[in-house]
Amino acid sequence: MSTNKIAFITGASAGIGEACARVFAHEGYDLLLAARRLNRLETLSAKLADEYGVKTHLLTLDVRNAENVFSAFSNLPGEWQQVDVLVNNAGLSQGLDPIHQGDIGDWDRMIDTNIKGLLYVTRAVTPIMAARKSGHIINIGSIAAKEVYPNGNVYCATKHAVDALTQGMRIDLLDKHIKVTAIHPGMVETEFSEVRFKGDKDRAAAVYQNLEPLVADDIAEAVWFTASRPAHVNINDLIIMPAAQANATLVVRDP
Ligand code: NDP
Ligand code: 8X3
Repeated sequence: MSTNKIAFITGASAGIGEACARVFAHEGYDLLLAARRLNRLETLSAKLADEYGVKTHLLTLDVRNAENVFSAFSNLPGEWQQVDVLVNNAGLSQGLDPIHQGDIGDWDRMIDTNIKGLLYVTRAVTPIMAARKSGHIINIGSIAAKEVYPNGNVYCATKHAVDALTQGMRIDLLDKHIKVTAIHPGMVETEFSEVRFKGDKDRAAAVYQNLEPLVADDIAEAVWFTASRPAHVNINDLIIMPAAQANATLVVRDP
């Protein structure tokens, strides 16, 4: 049953974002879904509308493009701008190289997506939340926001920035009654590693070999948990790891 609330989820065409869309639809939220691959969003939205009877609005959005973000949001019908929950999920890692061999294009893509993209979307959405004195921003960070691991250099820096921005948002938006949460996953089996290794499926599969990683639904459930707390409760920060992963670099693999 519809709650008449709206969740805006970036990066909803795959992985954690897609799982979040499913969870919020199950809870009766109407969905504003954004990603670059519109065909995937269309398939997902048809399924969710059919299964849960929620309304969806799709945005073909490259979060790296400020003009794209601001015009897409400001051209939305007024009712779709009244976002209750923003899940800043769109993000990626590219490459895993030591700093002296890093690819500048990879660095730009990570910085532009994970930091600047998250900022642009937040800047577009928050004025209306602030005017309504209500809303919840949930940023998807990473264990890479808390630790730095070999060759993770720039990806870790972008996620450390997400951690800092989450804290800054929480301070600046406090008197606007906007909650701000960060969720920091360890290894989640999605398309993440395939994207990091630029389509090398074998290298991506090796990341999860002989251990049980998290799945996207594990994170989506945590996102929903934070979004569904009573009005007086905010979850500031959650780190969620597979039981087989102790920290960013230490995992146990059972043959
Ligand atoms: P996926 O690769 O499965 O999904 C990434 C999503 O981000 C896709 O929907 C993709 O959509 C979207 N996206 C990427 N770049 C852009 C862009 N420029 N503009 C708009 N959308 C974009 O990865 P995950 O689901 O695993 O990743 C989601 C988030 O979780 C990321 O922020 C990632 O850093 C974080 N994370 C992931 C972990 C993991 O182990 N998987 C662990 C910790 C954090 P499209 O390509 O259609 O634009
Ligand atoms: C993704 C998790 O450990 O590969 O954010 O950086 S990790």
